[in-house]
Amino acid sequence: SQIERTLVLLKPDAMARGLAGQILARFETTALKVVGTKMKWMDAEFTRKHYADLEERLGSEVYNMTATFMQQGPVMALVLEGYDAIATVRKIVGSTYPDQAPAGTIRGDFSHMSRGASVAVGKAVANLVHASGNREEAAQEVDLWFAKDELFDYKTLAETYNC
Ligand code: YYY
Repeated sequence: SQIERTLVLLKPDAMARGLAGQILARFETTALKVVGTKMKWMDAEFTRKHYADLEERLGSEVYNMTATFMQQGPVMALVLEGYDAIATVRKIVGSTYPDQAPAGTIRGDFSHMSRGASVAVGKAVANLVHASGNREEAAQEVDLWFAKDELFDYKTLAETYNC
């Protein structure tokens, strides 16, 4: 177990639905510390950088749907820090498809109406949150989204009192 930083995006559907506070609360409850945050309206070029391997991994159809979806409105980017932050955040977020994400996860609880949205209907899965998949991705994504002076070191009460 080791302290890591990971990138989270509250996608345009999360912002449009006013879920930022509730989603952020779940991360805070799980002892993840916000060390950076900003809003951004992604453009085509930045989306390409963020999802650099998605087209290769899942094909151009999925890439194009996802890119269109991500540019529908602004996103809130977060860098979260904590013990095993990368895996912990993925666990709290739940699996890619909302109908496969267990109740209690962000996607499982809040994105049921996206159940039918898939390649079949030509739309990206509106699954509310992006979270870095592994250590390499986390390092790349934090670096892409945040300058060094936009990330902050401070102690939470839990760290101060070891509780
Ligand atoms: O890491 P995660 O977001 O859970 O899934 P990825 O496989 O990286 O896919 C990124 C993004 O693409 C996913 O969150 C929704 C969209 N997507 C889709 O709309 N339909 C698919 N069949 C696969 C992915």
